Amino acid sequence: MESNTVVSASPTSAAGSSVFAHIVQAPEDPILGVTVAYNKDPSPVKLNLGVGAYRTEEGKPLVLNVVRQAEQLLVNDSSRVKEYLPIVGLADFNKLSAKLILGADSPAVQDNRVTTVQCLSGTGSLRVGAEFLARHYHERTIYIPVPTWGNHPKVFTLAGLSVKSYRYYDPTTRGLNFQGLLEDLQSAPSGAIVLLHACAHNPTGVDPTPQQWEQIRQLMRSKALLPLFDSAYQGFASGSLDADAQSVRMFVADGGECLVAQSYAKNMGLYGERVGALSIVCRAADVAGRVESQLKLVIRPMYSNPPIHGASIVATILKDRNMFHEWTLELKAMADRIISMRQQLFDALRARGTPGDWSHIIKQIGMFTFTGLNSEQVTFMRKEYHIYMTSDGRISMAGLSSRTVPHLTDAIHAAVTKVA
Ligand code: KET
Repeated sequence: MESNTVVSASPTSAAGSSVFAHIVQAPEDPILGVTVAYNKDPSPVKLNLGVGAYRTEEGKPLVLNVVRQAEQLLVNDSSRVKEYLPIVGLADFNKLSAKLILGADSPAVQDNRVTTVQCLSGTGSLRVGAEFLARHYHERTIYIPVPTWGNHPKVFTLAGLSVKSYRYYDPTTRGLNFQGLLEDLQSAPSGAIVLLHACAHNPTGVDPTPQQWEQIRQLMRSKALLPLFDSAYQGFASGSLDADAQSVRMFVADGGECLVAQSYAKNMGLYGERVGALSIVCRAADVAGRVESQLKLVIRPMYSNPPIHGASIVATILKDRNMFHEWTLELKAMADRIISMRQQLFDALRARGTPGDWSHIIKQIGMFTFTGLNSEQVTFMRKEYHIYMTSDGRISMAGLSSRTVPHLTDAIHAAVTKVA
């Protein structure tokens, strides 16, 4: 055929109308779309409190010193190559990640009954875990708290699970609806999967107490409900990696099975490196081995194998005693700055005489404050004050600084006094 042969107009030729012409514009993501809108705003006073990403007092993204150090070591090591990782990722990273969440002396790790695979951050770990469950687990229903991270229902539905909910937050008390939670889990079908936020529940900032966790554990074990932990904020809630892992460790200590999706986005500030891990804690080592063989079949056609750089940073830090220690200090500093932002915002609203009880700002845990502002008030604050947050009234405390507290206080004051 001649290269300049005239092709008659057809749907895929330049002359035809697009085969995609019918496609409708999709809405922006409810969380990541907030950043898109923020970026378009030319105002010099604009403030992004939407996405959960840590900022310094100067409002800048932070790369941890220990991460820079690890990257330097990696770059200087000329023996390092860019070969493909195995389907399950970097072996050291996987082992160290399991120890980080389950504890260095975890019997489950020592008995080799945990399989851990490196995945694309927390989201990817949840997706791989959910795909595995949809394929191999007998009960395809997953219960998620109300409210929860907005991506949860989408990830689980697309993986092939059927999503149901359990009561979690009580807007009147701005606390845990513990009775509702227990009732809903009690009436879930035996064997159902239950999504639990390991700590620093997103968006509410409300976590069960250790005693409540123990009751949840007993109920779930008695009904054979399968826990799937989402651990996106280990160390970010209390400042202690071990304290923030207690909920997970409680469920592993009883010898039962569970899944854990870990993210290093927030606690190591590795957001864009997409580094995380999925661990499946099994009853016995032979089961864990077979589970891992099936996880490989889930991963291979999805993205083949995970990227090497982020996992190498994490492994470098976790395996070196001094770097690990430095990481814990930097992590604690981030957690402390967020806690101090809570206090400053609370004090400022009180000093301002803003109507309402704002004590939930200092009671809530983790990166977010679930303010109780409604979507009209959120819209008002965006329009009049150029302050960006998710429409459910969640603000990322990590995006706030001493310098911007007064502006946010003015905006909240105006919103609650002018917009019903
Ligand atoms: N789980 C929870 C509870 C969570 O808040 C996030 C991210 C993730 C998992 C996934 O994070 P990853 O980057 O895949 O490791 N939450 C923030 C960012 C986002 O929505 O993607 C947020 O809520 O702002």
